[in-house]
Amino acid sequence: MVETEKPNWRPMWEILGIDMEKHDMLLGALPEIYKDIYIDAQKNRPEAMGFFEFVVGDIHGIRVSELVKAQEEGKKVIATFCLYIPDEIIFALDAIGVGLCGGTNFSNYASEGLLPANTCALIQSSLGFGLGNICPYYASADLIIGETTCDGKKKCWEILGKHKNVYVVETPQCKDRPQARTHFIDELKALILKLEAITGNKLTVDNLKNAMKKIQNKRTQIRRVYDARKNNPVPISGKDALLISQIAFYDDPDRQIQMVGKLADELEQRVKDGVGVISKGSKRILISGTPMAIPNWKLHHLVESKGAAIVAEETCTGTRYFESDYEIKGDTINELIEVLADRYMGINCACYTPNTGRREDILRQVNEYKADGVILYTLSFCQPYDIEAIGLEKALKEEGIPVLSLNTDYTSDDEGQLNTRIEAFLEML
Ligand code: BJ8
Repeated sequence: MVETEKPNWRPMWEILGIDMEKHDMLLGALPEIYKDIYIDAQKNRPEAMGFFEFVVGDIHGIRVSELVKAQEEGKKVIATFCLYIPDEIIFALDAIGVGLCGGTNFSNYASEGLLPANTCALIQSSLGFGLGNICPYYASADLIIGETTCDGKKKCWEILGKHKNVYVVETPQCKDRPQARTHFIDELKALILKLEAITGNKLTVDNLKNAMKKIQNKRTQIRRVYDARKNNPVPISGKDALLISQIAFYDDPDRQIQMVGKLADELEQRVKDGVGVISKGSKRILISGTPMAIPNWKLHHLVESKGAAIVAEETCTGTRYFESDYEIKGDTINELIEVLADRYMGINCACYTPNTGRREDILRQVNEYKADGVILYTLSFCQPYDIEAIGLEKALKEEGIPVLSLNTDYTSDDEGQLNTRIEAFLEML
């Protein structure tokens, strides 16, 4: 992690009501984990990663101070948990959207006793961060937007809503039906009314089109990074690519356009020069499954420390974030909302039924990224992804694509077993 002189953020955290003792423990552990996984274990990283390293090194500092400053100027901070909540609407209303995360079991103490033990690690962690006052992003949010995707999250919002200002968007379940589209459009319109009331701003065709252009541009830059990963040798590690996706959820979109764009320029040059992070013949792996919230770098580290490269992630912290695109057309808000609804309903999340598009996405990506094999990654107790993994494993095998299905959580308890299975999988590729 880049060590630079950081301002003293403690007064800001104290004003936000952060539990300083727990927070010190959390931030105390992160640099060492990062150093082991990112610095000591990697070589020949792109120079442009320096910026992302700086951001993660000050994870609760500069960005939070920007949010606080914006709030002093009258802006609102709107936090989200799911790709189905359109950032475009939030930014169009001159609010700031922040994707909240829960990628470590450090916060679980605060959600203990409120959730059954067989709840997925992401929900346990997220609720813990929300209730434990250890995350300044949660603390600075004026509104937290949940959604009705999986059952665990639905129930989590009820608990969180007793302590925070939570609004739930009712995302449909059978998204291929015309009435589901109508319902989602109505839900987006209800969200707009909610956000207009909170921000005091009005959605217009102009501000929505501008926000759509900005968020589309942000996705384009991430797509460029992923496109570079299709090359052999791969110019960036999976770990570094994952980090930029994770940061993209909470950093300023304009800065992301600039800095991810700079990284993409460097990667495109590396491709021209034949520069890679690992040798040309190394095994190329596609990961598919549940999202990996910061600082969940576990699987990437295990795989890449064995000499293989992760070349893409069919996850919400990967291709699902940027693949579905739109043309910004329409002269009314209603038309633009329809464009947004169609774009978001094109995301293939396992919470929907049926969800055949995900299988097609994986098969297409195996070809596009020239993957030698697929690892299906499921967070323990995530039923939608766990159930889909069984069918996907079969489908991939039928296509002659090597596949390994892994079920894990945020602890290191199963690392020995995972190492053995990953090693055996890589050897047989
Ligand atoms: S669009 S993947 S971000 S819902 S891992 S909490 S599904 S039990 S996160 Fe998701 Fe939106 Fe879908 Fe993406 Fe539930 Fe599974 Fe836990 Fe999950």
